[in-house]
Amino acid sequence: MSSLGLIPLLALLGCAPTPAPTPTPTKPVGPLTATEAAKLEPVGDPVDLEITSAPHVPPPITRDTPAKLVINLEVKEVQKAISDGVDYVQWTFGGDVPGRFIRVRQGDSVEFHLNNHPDNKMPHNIDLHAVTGPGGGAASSFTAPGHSSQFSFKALNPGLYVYHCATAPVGMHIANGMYGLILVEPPGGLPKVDREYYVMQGDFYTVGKYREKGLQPFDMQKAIEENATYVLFNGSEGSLVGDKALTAKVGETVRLFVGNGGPNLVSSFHVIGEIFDRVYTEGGSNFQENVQTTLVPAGGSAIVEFKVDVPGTYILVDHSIFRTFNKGALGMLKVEGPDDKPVYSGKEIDDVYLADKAASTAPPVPAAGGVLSKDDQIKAGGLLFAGTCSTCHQADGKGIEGVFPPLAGSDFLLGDVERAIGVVVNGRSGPITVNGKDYNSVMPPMSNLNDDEVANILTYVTNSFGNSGGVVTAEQVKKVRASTPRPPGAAH
Ligand code: HEC
Ligand SMILES: [Cu+2]
Repeated sequence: MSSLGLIPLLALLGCAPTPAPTPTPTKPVGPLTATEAAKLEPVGDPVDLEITSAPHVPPPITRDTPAKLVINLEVKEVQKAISDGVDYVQWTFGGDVPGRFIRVRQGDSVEFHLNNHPDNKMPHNIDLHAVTGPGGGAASSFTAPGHSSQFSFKALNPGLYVYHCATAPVGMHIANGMYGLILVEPPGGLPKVDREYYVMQGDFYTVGKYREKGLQPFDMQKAIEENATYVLFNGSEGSLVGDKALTAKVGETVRLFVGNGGPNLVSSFHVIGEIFDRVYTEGGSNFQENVQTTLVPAGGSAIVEFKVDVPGTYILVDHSIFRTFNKGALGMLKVEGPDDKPVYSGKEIDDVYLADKAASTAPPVPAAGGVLSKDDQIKAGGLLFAGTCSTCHQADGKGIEGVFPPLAGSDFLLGDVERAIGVVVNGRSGPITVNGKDYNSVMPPMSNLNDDEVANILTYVTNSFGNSGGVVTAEQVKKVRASTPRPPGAAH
């Protein structure tokens, strides 16, 4: 596979195997090493980069020098139809799922602004797999609603990369649609084609069954079990069907930038009636030829290219085929033009297929009897707090004014511990006053935590940040859980 990929690359570089003297290229063409790219300096004034919503991609880059690019990406939490009559609150990079397509050149310097719309309820950040650095930018881009973060990076490696939100609970942010693609073109670009499109798969988990009408909440338990209710291309069923189908003309070459946001499922990406002439597997630099179905990992990508020879409707599917017919993973490419009977002569039937626990230290182990001492509960709770609660309430428990209420010195928390258990287990929304300040937002149920974990976290919280309290027991949590109804979508 790599040798196949190297032939055109060597040709591009002017390294033909003949001993004839090769002319010195006037501009760099073909991929550079990351070390070479790191040395490039931007030429010219900063440029505001155009980013596009799917299925569109920005035009190929014609610059032959690296540039400084400014990207503004706005996070919006929006209610959208994911199927006919089925609404869902999607968390988006730019207003749609998948997020805006970003196209840069290897060696470009990017100044990235992540803007979290003031109407949003959740904090968000961004991890771009194209970024070399801690968290792919996540560590520098944590942004509360109504705030904006800036960080900069240089695009060192060419390829097609996924970006996604990495704010806890990470799985939930991705499941709600927080992913997109960034293409880093090698100098000289990709080979010229006639059409380029952006298709990204994702799995969705709703409380109601497939196509059950109404506004559907996220179902944490189904997500944990990887039991997807919907598997969708470009964020909704029918996003690439009918007059929204992709189009091409006979004789043209089509390139699809294919991504998979997951959060859980890998895609067996296939186009019914076509053979991929080339697949840049996993979005990397080398291509494989003559491929029927390509595997696109969760958090991964592929670039597929094919020439369309005969007219008709070609169906984009996940060939894990129940997902296509029973979960929504179906798109269309409509090709117009004259028949080519020798290539395909049958009768053409259109529409035939329309039918965080990231604890870095091991938690304390209970002594005989299965019960932790208060100190050990605080220790275990502290580890969990760091991966679960601190995203919003902050590591120092002071919260963020107007957005996330404080746990440090909180009269609400310390006044009634059983009520606080209820908040953690079942979530809370609507107006609340903490230490005389008003808040009105949403805390999702932390229903992925078991009784012991909730007890430990609350023991930690009520004995940290200057708070002093007693012990919260798993028995107390169990009682609250049993006496309050499980909110829709909460884990069991
Ligand atoms: C995604 C953000 C988010 C996460 C994560 C989160 N909370 Fe909250 N929390 C909130 C918001 C927002 C409110 C206020 C809700 C409202 O407006 O009704 C709140 C309210 C509370 C309250 C009651 C008000 C107060 O300040 O005393 C407690 C107690 C609390 N959270 C504890 C926790 C604990 C413990 C965890 C971790 C297990 C946690 N929260 C995780 C956002 C979050
Ligand atoms: Cu997010």
